[in-house]
Amino acid sequence: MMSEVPSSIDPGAVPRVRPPDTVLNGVGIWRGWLDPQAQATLVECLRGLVRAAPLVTPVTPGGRPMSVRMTAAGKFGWVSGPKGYGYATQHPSGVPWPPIPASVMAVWESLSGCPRALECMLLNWYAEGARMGLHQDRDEADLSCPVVSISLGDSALFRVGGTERRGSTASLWLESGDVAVMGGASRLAYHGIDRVRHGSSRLLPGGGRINLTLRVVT
Ligand SMILES: O=C(O)CCC(=O)C(=O)O
Repeated sequence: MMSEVPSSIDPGAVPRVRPPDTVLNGVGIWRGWLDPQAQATLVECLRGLVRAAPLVTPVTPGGRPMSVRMTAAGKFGWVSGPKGYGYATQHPSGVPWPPIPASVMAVWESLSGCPRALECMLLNWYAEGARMGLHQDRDEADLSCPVVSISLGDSALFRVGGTERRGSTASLWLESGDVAVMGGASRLAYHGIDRVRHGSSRLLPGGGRINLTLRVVT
């Protein structure tokens, strides 16, 4: 509900470069924000990041492995295991999370509308068949800051509802280079990825999808 989102930060405090191309249940979507060259350069950078902080398969507290594999950059990453889930200052192997790439920081500064500094970039890797069930992002302390999401690689069917799990939902295909911003009334919207069209993009040899979500955690 709107009233659940604290209003300590005016979501329009930092002007955005241009309005979104589409709005899906309150989630703004900027189509092709990263052009093909910027996408390829970012993927190269992410390869180095994954070497430093390898992908892991998160396990739900109920003991089920998730189909996406994950890592992170910045001050915090999100980890999940039998003992629970939440933000951690280190990769599960004990190494610090690598720094957030400068081009990702630039996306945050252009599109978040948020004056706070980015603290976390989560990387989700969708190999063939991976998906993400409907969920809310609510492990962050300051819900007045949006979650900004960058899509790279294969097209993904993105579903967004409201703040009730059983409410009605709407979907669209996210393409490589698109950026989605969940803020204000949509900050706590249920959302997920129903499926990915494997091999639909040529960005990643062999197919697959990378999603980066940018967050303020504290
Ligand atoms: O992969 C996506 O586009 C969505 C990712 C997501 O919902 C999340 O990381 O919370």
